[in-house]
Amino acid sequence: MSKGARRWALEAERYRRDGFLSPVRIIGHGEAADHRRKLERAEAAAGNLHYQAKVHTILRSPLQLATHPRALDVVEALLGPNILVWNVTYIIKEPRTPAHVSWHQDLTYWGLDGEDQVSMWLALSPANETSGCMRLVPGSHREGRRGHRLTGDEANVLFQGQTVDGVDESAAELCPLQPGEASFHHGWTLHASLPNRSDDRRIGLNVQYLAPRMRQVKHSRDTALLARGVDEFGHFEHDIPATEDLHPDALARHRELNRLYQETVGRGP
Ligand SMILES: O=C(O)CCC(=O)C(=O)O
Repeated sequence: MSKGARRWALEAERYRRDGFLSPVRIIGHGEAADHRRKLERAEAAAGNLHYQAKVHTILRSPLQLATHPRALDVVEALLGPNILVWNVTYIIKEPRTPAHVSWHQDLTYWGLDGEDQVSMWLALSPANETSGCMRLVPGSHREGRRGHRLTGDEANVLFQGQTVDGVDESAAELCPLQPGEASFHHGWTLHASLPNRSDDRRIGLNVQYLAPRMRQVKHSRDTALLARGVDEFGHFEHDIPATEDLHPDALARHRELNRLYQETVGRGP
């Protein structure tokens, strides 16, 4: 284990107990504001980027954040030295809109065959009770898979509106984050978020990390980027990281990647 990752050993214990870790500062306020400006410049040029898959293949800012050494140190302490970035996506709730995320577990619909996975949610604007930060149920990752109902709710950010009924919300913890802070959660941890009632955009960058032994079983094709260590398994085709912003070749590849992702995650249980 690297020296950077060894510093997170105590927090890793807490993660194994609770199924999440928060808040973890990854970058400073000024840097977070700079990354937000870069996102908003890209939106002005390319249109809506909310919930587009694999944005690290078309933009350098999300690539830098997803592969930030501090983020990878935390992930290494949780997953081990070999780390794939599977997906990077902005989750944006516009001010005073009904967009929300229902109670769900990530690993129920990603088509991955194991649980060597962790998600980082990095705030690029204040995420708090008013703006609809995440709520998570501590320890729920240890209770395994829960039944999900597909709702088709238009205001639900999740493609299929998948929802776990009967969650004891009194057990949930609110997970407020300042810009530049992140939470890390396990794919079986029950989580949700309410609408943004603030006057600012609530912007998160969601990065999904895997250990290379994981395998996609819901689709014959899937891709990932090796971020640290080695991939001795070769279960994923290789994503090409962005070397400039919105290059036409990268955008053409990205359309296909986004289609593949939606075919995998956007359908079936
Ligand atoms: O952005 C949100 O409010 C929810 C995020 C989420 O469901 C996730 O990161 O898995």
